[in-house]
Amino acid sequence: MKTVATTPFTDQRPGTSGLRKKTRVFMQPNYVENFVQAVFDTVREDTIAGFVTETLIVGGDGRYYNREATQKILRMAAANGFGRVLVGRGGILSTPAVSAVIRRRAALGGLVLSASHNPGGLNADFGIKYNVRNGGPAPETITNRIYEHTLKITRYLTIDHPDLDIDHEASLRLGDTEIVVIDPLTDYMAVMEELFDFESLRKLFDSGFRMKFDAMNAVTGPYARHILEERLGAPAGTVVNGIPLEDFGGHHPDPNLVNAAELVAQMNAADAADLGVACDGDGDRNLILGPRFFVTPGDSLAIIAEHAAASIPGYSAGLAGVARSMPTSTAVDRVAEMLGIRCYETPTGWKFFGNLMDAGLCTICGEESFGTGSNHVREKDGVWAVLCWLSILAATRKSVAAVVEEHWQKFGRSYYQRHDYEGLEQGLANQMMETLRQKLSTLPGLQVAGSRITHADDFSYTDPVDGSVSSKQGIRILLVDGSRIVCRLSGTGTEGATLRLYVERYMKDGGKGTIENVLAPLVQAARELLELRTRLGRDEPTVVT
Ligand code: VG1
Ligand code: CO
Repeated sequence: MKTVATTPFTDQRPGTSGLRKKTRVFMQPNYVENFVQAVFDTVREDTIAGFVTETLIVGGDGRYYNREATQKILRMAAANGFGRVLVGRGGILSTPAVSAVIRRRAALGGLVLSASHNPGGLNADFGIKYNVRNGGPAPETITNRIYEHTLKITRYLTIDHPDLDIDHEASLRLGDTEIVVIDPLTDYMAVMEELFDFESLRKLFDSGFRMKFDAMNAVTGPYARHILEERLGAPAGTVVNGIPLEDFGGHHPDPNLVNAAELVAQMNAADAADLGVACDGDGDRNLILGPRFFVTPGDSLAIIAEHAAASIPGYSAGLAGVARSMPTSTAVDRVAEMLGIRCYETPTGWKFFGNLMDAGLCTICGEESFGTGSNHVREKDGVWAVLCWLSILAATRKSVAAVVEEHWQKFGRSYYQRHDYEGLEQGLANQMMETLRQKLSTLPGLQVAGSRITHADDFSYTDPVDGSVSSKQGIRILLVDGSRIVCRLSGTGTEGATLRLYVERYMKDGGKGTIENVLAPLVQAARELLELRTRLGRDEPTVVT
C-alpha cells in the first residue's frame, strides 16, 4: 500500500448525476484519485467493519478514459482494503446494470464511469458517479459529504501494480483484494427475465414485427444484441450502431429527435419499422418512435404505468405508486388518479426516487429527459423501457400511434416541450434566474398566454421518507387552465450554463392539436418573463425536445 500526497481541486462538487467534466480535466494528475478517495473516505465513515467485508462494483460506458480510470480505481480499491471488487469485462457496465449488480451481489456500492449522453473522447466529456447500497445514485447528503472531503483531501491510497487483464472473466488478486471480472450481461439479464415474458415477445417477432434499436455506438449495444437478436429472435441488423466506441462515433449519444437523426429519418421513411428506439451513452435513457410518430417521454411514462399491470408479468400485482420529476409532464398523474394510487413529484435527478422505492411507495417513475424506470433497479433503464413497449405492443397488437392516441382519448393530452439554451454565460444565466425568483410573489393574477397565473414558486422538496429538504429545484409558474411554465439551470453540463425551459398545456381534445401551435403562447410568455432576449441576446433555443 502506498500513500500519495495530494492537494484539493475545488471543482469536484457532484451535479445532478455525479461529477462531470471535460475529459482533459479528469486526466490531470490526481484528479480521478482525489475524487475516488473522497468517495471512499466518505462511505467508510458509515461502515462498521471498514471495507474488508464489502464488495465494490466498477464499470462504465466504454467512453475514452474508461479503461485508465478503471485501472486506477482497482488499485485504489485494493489499497483502501475492499474485500472484493467486481468489474465489468472490458470495464463495461451500463448504468442500470451497475444498479442490478449492486443489488444482486449485496455490494456496498459502485462507481459508474460515464458522462451519460454527453459526447465522449479526448476533447469531450467524462464523468464518475457513486451509487449506494440500494443500487441508486448517492443521495445529496452523501454527495455533499463527498464534496467536503474533496476540499480537504491531503492523500490518497493506491498500490504499485501493473494494469490487470480485465478483458476476460476471471478471479484475480490485487494485494489482499479479490478482483472478479464479470460478464456485464449476467445480472441484468436475470432481472429482465424476472419481469418480462420473453416467450410472448419472441412470438411478436415471429409474427413479422420489425424493430430498429439504435445503440448510438454506446453501452446498450451488447445488451440489446443479446436480448433482441439472440433471445427474442429479431433478425440480425435489428440493433444498429451496436458496438460501444470510445468517442461514440463522434456523435452525442443522446436519444432525442435531434441527436438520433439517423433513426428518426428511418422511422419517417415509407418502409419504417414498427418500433424504433434509441438509448444513451450509459444506457439509462430511451427514445420511443413509431412509424412517423414520436412518443414524448412524459406520455411514454404514463402509458407504461397505464398498461404495466395488464401487459408485463413483473407488474401484474399492480403498482404501489408512481413518481415523476417536477418538470416532467403531468400525464402520469392522471393515470395514477385512474389507478387510485399516489403520484409523487420530486426534483430533477434519479437520486430522489430511491427513497420512495425503498419504502415501497413507488413502482414506476420517470423524467421528461427520456428516462423511465421502476423498482427493479434504482436507476432509469433504457432497455427496460424498450421491453415495456414491446410488451405493450405484444399484448395489445396495436401500433405505437394507436396506443398513444387511445391514451389521449381516454385521459386527454399534455402538450409538452423542453427548450434548452446551451452555452450561456454562467453569470448572466444566474442573474436571469435570480431576477425571476425575486419577482415570483408578484406573478399570481397576471394574465399570460390567454390564461392567468395562479401560483409561482421555486420548487422545494421534502422527502416523505427521511424528511430531507432540497430547495431551489426549479421555478414553476402554474396557470389556471392547468398549463405550466418551468425553468431551471442544468446540473450536468460541462461548459457555461444551460437553461432548461419546460412548457406544458393540458387539453382534452383527443390529442388532435399541433404541438407547436398549442404551446406557442406559453413559449412566448416564458421568454418574456425571463427577459431572454434582453438578457442573453437571443431567444431561440439550441435544442427542442
Ligand atoms: C439532466 C436531466 C435529468 C437527468 C440528468 C441525468 O439533468 O434533465 O432529468 O436526471 O440529466 O441523466 P440536468 O441537471 O442537466 O437538467 V443522464 O442519462 O445524463 O445520467
Ligand atoms: Co444516461
